[in-house]
Amino acid sequence: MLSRRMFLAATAAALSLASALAPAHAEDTAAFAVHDPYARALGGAGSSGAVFLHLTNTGDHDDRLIGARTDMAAKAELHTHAMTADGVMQMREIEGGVPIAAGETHVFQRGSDHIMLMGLTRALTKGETFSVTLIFESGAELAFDVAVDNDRKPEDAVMPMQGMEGMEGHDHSKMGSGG
Ligand SMILES: [Cu+2]
Repeated sequence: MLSRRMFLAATAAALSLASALAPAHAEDTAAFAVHDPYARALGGAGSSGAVFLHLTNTGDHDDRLIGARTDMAAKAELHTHAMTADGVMQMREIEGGVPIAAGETHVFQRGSDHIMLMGLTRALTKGETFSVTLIFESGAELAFDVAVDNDRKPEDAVMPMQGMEGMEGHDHSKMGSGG
């Protein structure tokens, strides 16, 4: 009798779980979460800006960020920084988009990947917010509000290259005696 009750309870739990999950699969919204988004503008109208964020795939399917759009710029592109043969860091468009596996977080940050805003429709002043829509390979889209913070320091930035910049950031304890 006890085991039968347990079986029924387990069955009921499974059924309620299944019904709870069903609507999520039917929706066409992206199963992604945005954390700590902010934007910087490099000048006034017509100039460029960039959006930074942490993007987490909260769903159970791998997906790929393939683009973005906003009313605040003529064009939005997925960009990254890469070292040229001459040793100069340059921005370039990310070809093929950014794959983000289920459960994974991709960080768009200073000196690394970012959403480039080209041809700002007007100057972006600190404190104002505007909407950005992310476009995924699955066809899903995700709109979020991003706040302008031109003064934000890149203290969290992790350079994509190994080397001195990265070492400095993690070795404060030895800086005092080194001269
Ligand atoms: Cu860029």
